Amino acid sequence: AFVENLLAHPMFLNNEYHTKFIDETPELFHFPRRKDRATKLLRYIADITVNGHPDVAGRPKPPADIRQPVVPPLLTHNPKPGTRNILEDFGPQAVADWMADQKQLLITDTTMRDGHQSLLATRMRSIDMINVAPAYSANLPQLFSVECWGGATFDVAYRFLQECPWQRLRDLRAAMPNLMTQMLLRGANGVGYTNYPDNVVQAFVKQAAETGIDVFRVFDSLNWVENMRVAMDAVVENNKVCEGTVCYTGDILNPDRAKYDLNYYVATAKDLKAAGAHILGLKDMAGLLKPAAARVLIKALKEEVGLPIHFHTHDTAGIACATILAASEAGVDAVDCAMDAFSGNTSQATLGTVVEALAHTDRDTGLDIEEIRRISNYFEAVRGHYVAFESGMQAPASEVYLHEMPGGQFTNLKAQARSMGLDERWHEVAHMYAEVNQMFGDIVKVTPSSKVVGDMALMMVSQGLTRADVENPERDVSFPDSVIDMMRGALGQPPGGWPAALQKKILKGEAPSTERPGKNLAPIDLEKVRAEMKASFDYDPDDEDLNGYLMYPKVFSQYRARNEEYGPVRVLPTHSFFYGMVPSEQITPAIEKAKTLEIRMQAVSETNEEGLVKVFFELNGEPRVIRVPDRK
Ligand code: BTN
Ligand code: 3PY
Ligand code: ZN
Repeated sequence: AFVENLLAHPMFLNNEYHTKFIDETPELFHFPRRKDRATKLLRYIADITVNGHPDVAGRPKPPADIRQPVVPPLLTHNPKPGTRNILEDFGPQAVADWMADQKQLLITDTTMRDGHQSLLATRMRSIDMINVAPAYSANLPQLFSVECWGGATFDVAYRFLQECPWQRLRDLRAAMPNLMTQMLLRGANGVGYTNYPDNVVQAFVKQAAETGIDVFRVFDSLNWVENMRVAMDAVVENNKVCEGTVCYTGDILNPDRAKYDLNYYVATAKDLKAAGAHILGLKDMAGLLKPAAARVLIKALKEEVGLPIHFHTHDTAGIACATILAASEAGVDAVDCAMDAFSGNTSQATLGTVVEALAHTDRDTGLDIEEIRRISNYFEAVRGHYVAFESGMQAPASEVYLHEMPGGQFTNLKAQARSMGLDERWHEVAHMYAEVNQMFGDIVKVTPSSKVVGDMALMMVSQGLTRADVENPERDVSFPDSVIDMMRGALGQPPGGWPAALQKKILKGEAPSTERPGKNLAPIDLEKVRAEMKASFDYDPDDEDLNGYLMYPKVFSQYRARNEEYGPVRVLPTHSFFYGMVPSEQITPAIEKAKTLEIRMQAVSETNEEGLVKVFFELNGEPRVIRVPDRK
């Protein structure tokens, strides 16, 4: 059978399957069609029970008696109108105008996107979001928006969670009809790590708008506004809120970091306004903006740009609440916070704390603190199930002002360092990250430019190279592909260009491009791609699948293949998804809205001579036996 093929394939076992595996082994996709979703799910549970889930192997495990998350009661079944109603009735400019008129500090909840991206390597599953979404709608209708999509969540859903990100969005959208959903879009990089052809970006934005995104926070990893226009135009064209965003780096109050000074931010913000932004995003992805600087920056942006401002920061240094309060005093319109249980450290500021701090002031948020506590309690229980993905960061760290690593990258780079055997040398990696930034000319570091800096830093630490070694024209260095691509101009241009001598060494005489990368990428024939998908997967891909495939062809292909074998694993509770079941345990996943399966595990046999294990279930009262190979 197909999956046995895939899992036993030497390239899969060697972890090379994400390179050219899918392209070079098309026979893997000629598998028989199995219709019965329940049987597929039993096969998945049996496999995980016997062999474990690769993603949590060797990691801490939740205790057997872990509390299950309980959704708080809904205050009403008829939720109050919220910001989404303004958007639906009057359009995106009306949202911006409304925003500018408000006295209260508006709040975006980031728990379902940046919160878990920054604390749990993006591993929160859809079911844990969708279950609580009605409580947001009913109990917190005053929220400005719910950031629940984009950034790293898109590929992690396919790649590691074996679920469709579009379906997640559709379900969240339906559950919160009065609240604006928000996504993080990496401009020309879509939700990927490289520039895509313009028509791919346009198709993606159109689909995201159709499936359910209201607010698009659009940024560029080098703050190059030129490279954001295609995405911003597409948002405006689809009649959604365009949050044109400038990323914050350096320190405007530090004369030694004059490259990114107050004038730089004001000028970039004006460019974003001219490019069609309805609101201005200020994205402090590493949590570097200090309270005193926030006062100066917000005041200048408010006075000189004239757009409502939405501020995003991270609590890595433990200062996010202070910065938010300073920004609030300076007149910022909206800020990002995460539910208490998903806040702090590399995540956002603590939502309940900001609400409490502003209570009975002229910027009182109007949010119900009791309901915030209840939803946070729900997420506290959720988080316990993902202990395998905790980063181990025990305390805030001022070291972030040295390395300037984005909160959303921190846990990922740490995991990458661990996989290279560098976990003991984390602080060296952090130091090197700062060195590499200076060597690259002091750039904005945010996905994907942050990944390039991280790749280079890891390579230098693991090979014992110094900055002087790398810059020495006499010394041969083999640079990571991502670094070569960036120096070619594939991610666009940083202010002031790339350092010429280093660029020359890296490109070995090849001429770099200074043009917008999308300008030189031929448009993709979307219908041709759809036809290819139809041929290789033997089904009719809809526009969502097409757009998933365009972003991540290999990741999507593997998702499809596993989906064929294991069915809709998204419906399983999180503990069963990662750890399988134990004898006499029962679960009742809802395979559709009105169709629940009753799955009871009865026993697991010894491994027989052929290496097979029998797993005994009861499915809706009927006995079922599943045989799985023991691959341990
Ligand atoms: C993943 O690929 O990490 C998540 C999807 C689940 C794949 C299943 S888990 C059980 C079996 N063992 C594997 O190594 N992959 C499949
Ligand atoms: C992302 O692009 O995923 C980010 O979170 C950037 O901060
Ligand atoms: Zn962030």
